[in-house]
Amino acid sequence: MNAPTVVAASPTSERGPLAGAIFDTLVHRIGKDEHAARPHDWLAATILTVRNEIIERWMVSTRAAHAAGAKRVYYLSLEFLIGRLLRDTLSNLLKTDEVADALSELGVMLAELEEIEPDAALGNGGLGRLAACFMESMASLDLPGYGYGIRYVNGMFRQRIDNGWQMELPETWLANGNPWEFERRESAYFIGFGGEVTGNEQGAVHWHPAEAVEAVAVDTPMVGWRGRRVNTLRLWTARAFDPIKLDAFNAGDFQGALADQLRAETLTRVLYPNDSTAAGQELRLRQEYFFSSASIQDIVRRHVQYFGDVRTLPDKAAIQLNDTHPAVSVAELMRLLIDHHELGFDEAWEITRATFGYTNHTLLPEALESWPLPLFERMLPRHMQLVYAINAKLLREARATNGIDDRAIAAISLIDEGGERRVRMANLAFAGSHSVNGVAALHTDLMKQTVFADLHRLYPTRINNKTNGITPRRWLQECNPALAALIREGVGDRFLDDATALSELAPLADDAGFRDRFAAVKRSNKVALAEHLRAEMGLRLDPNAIFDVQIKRIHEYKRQLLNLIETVALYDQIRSHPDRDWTPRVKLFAGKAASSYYNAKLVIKLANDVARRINADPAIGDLLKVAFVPNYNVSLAEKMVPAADLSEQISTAGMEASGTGNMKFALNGALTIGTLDGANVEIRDHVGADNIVIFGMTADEVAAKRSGGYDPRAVIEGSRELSQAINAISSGVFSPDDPYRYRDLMQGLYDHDWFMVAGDFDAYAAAQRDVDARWRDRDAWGRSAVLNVANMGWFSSDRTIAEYARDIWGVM
Ligand code: GL9
Repeated sequence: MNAPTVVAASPTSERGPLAGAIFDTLVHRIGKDEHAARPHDWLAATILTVRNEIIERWMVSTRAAHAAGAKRVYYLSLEFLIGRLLRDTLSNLLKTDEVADALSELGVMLAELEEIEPDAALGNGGLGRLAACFMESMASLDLPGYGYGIRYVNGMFRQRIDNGWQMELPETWLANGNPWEFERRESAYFIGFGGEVTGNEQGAVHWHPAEAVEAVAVDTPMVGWRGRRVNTLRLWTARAFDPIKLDAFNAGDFQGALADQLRAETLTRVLYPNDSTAAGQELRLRQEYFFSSASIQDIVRRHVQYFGDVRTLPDKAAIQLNDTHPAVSVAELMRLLIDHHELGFDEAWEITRATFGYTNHTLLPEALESWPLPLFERMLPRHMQLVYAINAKLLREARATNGIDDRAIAAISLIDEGGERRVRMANLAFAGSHSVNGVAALHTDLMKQTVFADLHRLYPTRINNKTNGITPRRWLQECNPALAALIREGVGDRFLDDATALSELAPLADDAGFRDRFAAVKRSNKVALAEHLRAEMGLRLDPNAIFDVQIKRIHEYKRQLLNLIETVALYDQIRSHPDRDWTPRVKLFAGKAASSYYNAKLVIKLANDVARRINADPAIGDLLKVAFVPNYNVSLAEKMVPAADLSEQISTAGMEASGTGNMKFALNGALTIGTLDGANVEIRDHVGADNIVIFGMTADEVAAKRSGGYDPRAVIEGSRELSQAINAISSGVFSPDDPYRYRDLMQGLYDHDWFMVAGDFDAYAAAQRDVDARWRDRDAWGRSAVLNVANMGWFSSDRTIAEYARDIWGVM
């Protein structure tokens, strides 16, 4: 890592107050002078100085909510994919220039400090990033919102590409400490596991856990736009009550003496790197309960402290469950209300249901969490009793409802009785919430028709839609300052408060001068990305080519394979017809694969094999370049999104619940090539069908094909381009060192092709040639790009949060 360039620092006497404050922090908090300070010391001194500014506002926000007796929103999520915070915080405080100037007086470049801040990667992908956007929007809308999660010591793994293969390395985001956070030793809770439950004649129940850890709060301030409000992200860390057993230690048993502490630390050590798949491990259930219990205890404690009566909880607290990961919170709140606050079951159930809302983020069956009943009962015996009691009540209501037969009863039950008995967390979350929402219109419809069909019949008003959004501060203003400046020149800066004001740009789409400046911004972003990729991976990219980008988790349903096969087909075409007027393309891929997901890792290797061969082919030159960029994370997305011309959103229709990357690209002026899946449908409705390239089967067509005999072999054999590309990959053209590497992967397409890669191939290839044609009409392309930006304001997470606040939380 390069040290920030130290230009001659100005003498102390000429320093302004902010420079003085940063320098003072460096000396007195970090304990270094300007000669000894390393880049990270300057970063820490800067953050600590900025943090001082935030604390005042933070206290004001908290006091105001308290004084008003305001209802609070609690967002429970096992993932918060925050990324870096310095640029975001300074930008939201409108202090970027001031701090940059102060640092330059000290001979330090702000931009260089920003680049060495580690990403807080406490999430896997879209679900975790959504939680981070929601935190920013809640603060920006002046809502008293708390995020609750886990302070993982090792967040999302760091991806290294070794000879084309993904390697997972631990990410050490806390290696230099975390100057943003405050440990709150006084906010600590007892979290029990296992043991047994006893009852007395009066019906009072006692749970005697066999073991326990302490949950300690660590708070990070979340600053809203214009510093309007500062909310709290409270992450839990685990401690042993007895960190060292001295008698064991003195007897020479050093490991035994520290065993409890190690066991506690293990709880909050790692993020499960699963995307859209349930983790089966006991440790994962322990994490879920640990964080749910600590959060619910904290919420109830705060409520009783402020309002006195636990029965008014739903009037003063709305708890949102981000997926089923925190669903055990339903049983935990019941336990506290019944066992600690001595309410009756029915009253406790009313309160619980009125307090919780549940957001579903995926329909993939493999992602629906359920726990083996024996494991759940052993770890949480009291919660098991409560789940049975809730289930009895639920099934009584179901049996009293017309049209619910035994099959429907079995589907509604909290216990899956098919095979090994399991506790269904989605059903628990559904039953325990007054609102259950999907994350895009299509996804919400499919929830009603598929996984939740029977629960929906029982509670027909509970399911509602809240289409996802992204914060325009981070995903436009901060990641694309040149575009933000151009927009500001065109229509002022109201779009940062109300993103729908971007619509005022629409008339400028017909202004050739504006389009030119817009194109110049895009080009400068492409040059910057090309420069970054040259420095990082030695790539040489032509900024005049279409930058075609697919960056997201690697998953079969997202169909990176469709893109790669089409890339191979295009390569073939260019070689066969070098004389044609090809449109130069740069195909960029990035994303992580779950460590145990074999096919996803093989797709990464294929991307690298394809890239190596094509990039080295002199017959191709700059007409086609392919790259897999390692270690995709929020900070890399912030560099790639503004530089994209084409956004690949090509999941099998019906499988991507929403997507949020799709929104980021369109907001930054890329055109989308995509299926009618997730929020793509609504993006088309907003940007207009002429300004997006839609192809392929609809969700209904996919479902019909799957049930009505889909024959991929016939499809492949009927498409010359497709069969040639598959054969080339299958026969080792791209893997001469191991010709059979992709044989099974390709054979799978002939045999089952669950994700309909073959079924959509011809439509996708045709859509790509349509993209080429559009690109050649630069005016039309530029017009579409401007209209994308102009019409994406609705996808601001401010709009999403305002809908949650009004419809679910009752706080607006
Ligand atoms: C996801 C969906 O797959 C996305 O389509 C959706 O945009 C986000 C946010 O609602 O949620 N569900 C899910 O499990 N993941 C998503 O991205 N994956 C993870 O991030 C774990």
